Parts: sequence; structure tokens; C-alpha cells
Amino acid sequence: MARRIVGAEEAASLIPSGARIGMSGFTGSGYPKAVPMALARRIAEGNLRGEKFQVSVFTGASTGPELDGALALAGGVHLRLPYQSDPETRKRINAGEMDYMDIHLSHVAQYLEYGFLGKLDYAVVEVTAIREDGLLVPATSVGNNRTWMEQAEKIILEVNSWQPIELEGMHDIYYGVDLPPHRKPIPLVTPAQRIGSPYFHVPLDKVVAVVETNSPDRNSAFKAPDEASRRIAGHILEFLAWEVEEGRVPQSLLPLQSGVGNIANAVLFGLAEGPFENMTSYTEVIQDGMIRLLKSGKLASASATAFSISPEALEGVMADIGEFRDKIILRPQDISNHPEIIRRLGVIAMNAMIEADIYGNVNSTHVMGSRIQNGIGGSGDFARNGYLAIFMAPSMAQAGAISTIVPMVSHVDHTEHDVDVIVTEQGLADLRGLSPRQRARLIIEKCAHPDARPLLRDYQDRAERLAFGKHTPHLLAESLSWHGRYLRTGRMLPGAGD
Ligand code: 0RQ
Repeated sequence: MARRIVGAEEAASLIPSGARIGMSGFTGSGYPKAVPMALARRIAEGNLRGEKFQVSVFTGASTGPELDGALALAGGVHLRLPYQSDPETRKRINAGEMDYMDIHLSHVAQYLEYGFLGKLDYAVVEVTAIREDGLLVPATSVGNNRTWMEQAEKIILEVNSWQPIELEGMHDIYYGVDLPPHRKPIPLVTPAQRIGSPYFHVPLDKVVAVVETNSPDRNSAFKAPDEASRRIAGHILEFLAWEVEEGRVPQSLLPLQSGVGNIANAVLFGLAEGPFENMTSYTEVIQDGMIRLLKSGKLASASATAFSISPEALEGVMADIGEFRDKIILRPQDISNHPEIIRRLGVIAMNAMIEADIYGNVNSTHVMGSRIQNGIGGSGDFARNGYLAIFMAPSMAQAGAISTIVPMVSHVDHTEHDVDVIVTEQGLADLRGLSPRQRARLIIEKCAHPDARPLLRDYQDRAERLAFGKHTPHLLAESLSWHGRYLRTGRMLPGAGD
């Protein structure tokens, strides 16, 4: 392997235009930093000579500026999947210049294995170390790396000495996933269980280049929760306490899944002060709030596919690695997000949304029905299969200009059949066991902003009187013009657009 060490430029020069590349990376963690930058430079230089050079980029989830940012800026990406949150990539997708395929994170590996995505030419994967026995120590994210390296014709490894060697032993790489009809049950019955190897096992003859780097991950620094997030967290904690009181979940709750961002962190902060002990987490990302919970002893273990934590929090984990190594497990994302396991464990799924409609359909991905924000990520994997699917947002978006509770969502990611609870800073609507009309009343009264409530009530009243069907009453022309009203006026005006 030492003989295959080359510079990033030389490694990038191996990749031809049109290549399909599976890259490591999940949030700002464990993505390759040198080869994508070198590839972007090569593409940009080619552009100056009038050459068109584009590749398809598949990852675990979002990555950092050296990957998504650099390649998008060079106009070098033909097709991107499965999740992104990079401003330049978003701009290109929404301008129609880049194709983007938004698929459930747990589906990506089998999409490739079935051949829906074509043949994978290269895997470009960041690792912490290559051991003398040829096993690879994964980095701060696992994502789809096992699948990329199994399926790719050739592998380029970035060995990043910034990645803490203390990570060795924290990962659990399960190699037993077959395609039907040979698929067997995943033998995981508790969140902290280990069922695989701490290492990637890779046919070393596929490794065509090894690039040495020393570059930090880029996860944004942690922000203290704002007022709306704290109130949303308060409603969720009260609701979970009631679930315990009703005897539906134990005092230690059920394994928690939580998205990233302000609201998710506020919930985790709230749990640190709450009454629940000995909790567990079965999720896709471990964020700062979860590390705090682990430190406080309230959280017994956390299973995920990636860290998504501030540099300070990561340092803290590495300084106390003896305490954390057994409590944190990083798995491939087809296991961290596996529907079978999520259903078996009864995960409590808490994810942010863009908007919800009065019947409980949720839009997590599109602004105004056509502009992609990030992607569905793992929210569908967890919401569809968990014990509880909770979706949360402030009741108003765009600095108070538009209600996040609408008559009909402009795009559906999670249907009314998959959503249990909607929560905003105004309150929480428990939709379980309710008919569509009952759900509508509850969501409007509990979750909508007081400024939006009269308009929504008026819509609901008229729809119940005038709709073609009275099961899910809608006035189609009006519900579809709701978002257009915002576009025309720049803000929501009561009665405008009628
Ligand atoms: O716009 O960027 O112009 O300011 O959307 O919204 O309020 O900053 O919220 O960053 O937490 O993102 C759902 C997108 C929320 C995210 C979503 C505008 C708003 C702002 C972002 P600006 P905020 P967040 C685990 C699970 C799907 C994936 C998922 C997400 C921008 O949580 O991508 O759940 N979720 N993964 O102004 C018009 C509305 C709007 C709106 C928000 N109703 N109308 N604009 N915005 N609501 C994580 C992983 O999978 C890794």
C-alpha cells in the first residue's frame, strides 16, 4: 500500500469524465478533502479550454465545501445523490443545471446493488488508518463506504491523519446484508449491540491510489437553542412524559432518533434536564446535544452512522475515549437507518419539516413546491418505521412571512399515514387515532400561528361545506393558490388571493 501513495492531483487524474463516484461523507464528517478539490481544479482548468468534464457523485449524505462546494462551483457534477445541504449545489440543482436524486438514505446501497445507478467506477473514501494487516479503520462517518468499496471497480483512499486514531474500535461494519431472496434478519435487538467488524475489509488489489492528508472535518460550531426551539422542545418533553404516564413507553423512553439543527439540539438539551434516565439512541447522526447527554449519564448509548459535532465536542470525546468507545457505535447507513431494526426497536423519530398541512401530510424538502432545500435524508426511514413520528418547525417561516401550517403541502415527503405528531412553538397535535377532519381542527388550533389561524379555520369551514368529498375536504383551486399568494405579495395577507 505504501507504494501506492500519490499526491491528490495524480489520484484525481485517474478519474475520467462521466465516471460514477461513490464518495465517503455524512454531514461535515469523514468526507474526502484532497481528491475532490484536485478534481474540481482539473475540471475548472478544462472548462477554460472549453472542455466539458462532469462526474456523478454519490455520498452518504451532505458533505463539506471541499467536496460538494468545490465540485459544484466548477460545474463538475452531472448527477448528485442522496442528500446535500451545500448552497452552491442547491443553486445549481434549482437552476436546472445539475440532476439530483433524492432517495431514502437506507435505500442507497441496494439501489446500487440492484444496478439502478449503473456501474460504480470509483470509490473515494476517507479513512483514519490502513493497518498492517490491510484492514481499514473508518473515520468519523461510515455512510455508504462499505457498499462503495464493495461495488466500485477501483478505490482511492484518503488517509487523513487529522482523524483521531482513538476511533479504532468504535465502528461496527456489518457485512451480512444480501439481496432478496437471500436476505436474512439483521441480528440486532438492542441499540448498543455490535454485530459486525470494527474495520472495512477491502480487496486491496482494487486500491489504485492512497493519498495522505491532514485536514479537519467541517461541522459547524454549536449554537445555543433559540426561544422557538426551546418551546418546541418543551412541548415534546411534556408529551413524552405523558407517554410514560400512560404506560406506552418505559421511563427510559424508547431509542431516540433526532435530526440535526437548532430544534433537535434544543430537544436534546431539554432531555438533559428532564426526568428520563438510562435512555438510548438509534439514529443517524450524533450531535453535540447527544454527547452532553452521554456525559451526564442520562443516555446509556448512541448508535449512528456519523458524528455531526463541533470540533470542541469531538476533542472532548477523544479525550475521554475510554468512557465513550463502548457507548458510541458507528454503523453503515443501511443498518443505522434500517426499517426492520427501526420498527423492532420502536424508535422515537424527531425531525424538522418545512411545512405540514392541516391533514398531517409533511413536506421536508421543497420550498414553494419546486425548490429543493436539502433532501429527505433519513427522515422517511425513521418516520415510516418508528414507534412515533414527530415533525417539528416554528409556526412561521421566512421571518414571519409564511405559515408553516398550510391547507395542502406544496410537496409531500411523509404522508398523513406516516405522521403521528406535529409540533410548533404554539403547541403539539397528537394525530394518532384521529380522522382527517379531526386532525385538521387539532393542527389548526394547536400548531398554527395565531395570525394564520383565522385563514385556516375559514378554509376548513368552507371546505367541509363545499368540497366534493367530505372525508378529506379540500377546495383544490384555493389550496393550490395558497403558496402562490405568498409569491405574489411577499407576505401572507388574510384573504388575499381569494
Ligand atoms: O431559508 O436558508 O433562506 O434562511 O428553509 O429552514 O428554519 O433554517 O431550518 O435548517 O433546521 O432546516 C426541514 C430543511 C429545516 C431540514 C429542514 C426556509 C427557511 C430557511 C431552512 P433560508 P430553517 P433548518 C436527519 C433527518 C430533511 C432531512 C431530515 C431538512 C430554510 O431539517 O433538510 O429530516 N430536513 N433528515 O426560511 C418557505 C416554509 C419554510 C421555508 C423553512 N414553510 N416556506 N421557506 N423555510 N420553512 C438529518 C440527516 O439526514 C443528515
